[in-house]
Amino acid sequence: MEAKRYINMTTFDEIVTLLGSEADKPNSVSKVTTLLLDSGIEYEKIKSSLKKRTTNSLLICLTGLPGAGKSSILNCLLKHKDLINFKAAVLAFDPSSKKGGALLGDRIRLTSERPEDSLFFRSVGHRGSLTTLPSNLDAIMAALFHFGYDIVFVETVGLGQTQDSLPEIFDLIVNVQTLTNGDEIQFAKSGLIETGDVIFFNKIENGQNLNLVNVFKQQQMASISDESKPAKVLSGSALQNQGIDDLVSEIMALRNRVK
Ligand SMILES: Nc1nc2c(ncn2[C@@H]2O[C@H](COP(=O)(O)OP(=O)(O)OP(=O)(O)O)[C@@H](O)[C@H]2O)c(=O)[nH]1
Ligand SMILES: [Mg+2]
Repeated sequence: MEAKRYINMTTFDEIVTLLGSEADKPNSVSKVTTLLLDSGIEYEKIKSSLKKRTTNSLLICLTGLPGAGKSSILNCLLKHKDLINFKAAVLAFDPSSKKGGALLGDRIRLTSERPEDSLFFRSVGHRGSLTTLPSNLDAIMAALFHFGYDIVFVETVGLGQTQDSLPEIFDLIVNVQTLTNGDEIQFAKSGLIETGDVIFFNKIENGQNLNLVNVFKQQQMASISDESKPAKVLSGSALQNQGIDDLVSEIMALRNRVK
């Protein structure tokens, strides 16, 4: 009878069973993530099987221009002394074709000093749409928190991403951008000013192009309306591990807040 029931298990039953089993956690996390991504089963359906998120847990989105350095920044964050003791999960939406360079997963494996079971990493192909995240992202996130991850990062593909297309579930949205000469005239029309809680200008090695960051800040101040809160503007270099402390400070400031 039991065996028959198992064979006939629906995806939903399988997810609920895995959520209930503490044994072999990394395997269960991985399976539940896959099943949720493939089935699109919604949060409301699995809600009663989930442990409540702790108030200290964090959900962070890294978005921004393709190639701006989202994965590189994430790699720096995962190794940062203030975050290394958190159990971290990463869901990275990667375009299926990469023009050279390693995927974040490879990079983490190569460089991470984290203990093995303190990181869950999943790279997700874009599945037809370059810009949209799965409609059941909240269910996937809740499942990761259920399995005891303290901090979950989502890296979006970033093409044409605007604040409007990002779900409201994130505690912090970090918009990663780069600057080249001539960009200053583009800022106001690009929609960049409105996207994200933090705008991180990456690839600013040793302060070069800081003048452009200041131009951006001035334009931001000039265009912001009274009600809206301007994004915090940071700059640095993932390559040189510069400015990462400032970003970690923004993340840490969110801890212990009342949900
Ligand atoms: N000079 C410089 N190069 C960087 C920096 N951060 C990342 N890069 C390089 O920029 C390229 C893209 O970096 P990624 O971290 O893969 O960027 P991404 O935004 O995750 O890219 P996609 O996921 O493909 O959109 C790589 O060749 C990195 O080595 C930086 O701070 N300075
Ligand atoms: Mg990336």
